[in-house]
Amino acid sequence: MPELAYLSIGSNIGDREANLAGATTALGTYYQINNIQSSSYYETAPLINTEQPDFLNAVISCDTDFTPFDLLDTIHQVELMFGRPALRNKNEPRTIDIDIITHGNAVIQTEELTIPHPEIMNRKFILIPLEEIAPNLEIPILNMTASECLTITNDTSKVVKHIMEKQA
Ligand code: PH2
Ligand code: MG
Ligand code: MG
Repeated sequence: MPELAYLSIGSNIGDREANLAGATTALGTYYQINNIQSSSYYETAPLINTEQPDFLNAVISCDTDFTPFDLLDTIHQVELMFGRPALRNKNEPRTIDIDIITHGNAVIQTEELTIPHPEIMNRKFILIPLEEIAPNLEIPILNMTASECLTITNDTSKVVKHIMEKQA
């Protein structure tokens, strides 16, 4: 049975709209990933390393037959396709970053992969698009919805709906 997974995607170099849209389409070409839905795109202030360009962020949902670790491998393939070097420093600007937020009810805590994403509560750029497409999703471990997290998060950074530059 496929699992419902949520992914956070972000870009802050190059054509950010094209990077998010292209990476979303690329994920959909794997037969193990189906029914992709994307939130709106949001213009977001960079967290952690604040001396870098603003991000465009979104959350996408999909049904996936991939296990969490196989999904992670696939994500790395798609990141490479979109010009993200395999060897990279944390928190430097990137053409694309795709992170697994949740994968069904999976709880995984390893060096390589932590699910649910450990920073959900501290990141409005995850919570706001997640609330948009999954208002009733109970996040494992936190046992709260994105809306509930938003009432208690400490993150006060800018997250505003992005006005699309290009028409489809
Ligand atoms: N990703 C980070 C660190 N900071 N800030 C924003 N606004 N958007 C991101 O996607 C982001 C970030 C680490 O992956
Ligand atoms: Mg990330
Ligand atoms: Mg990442």
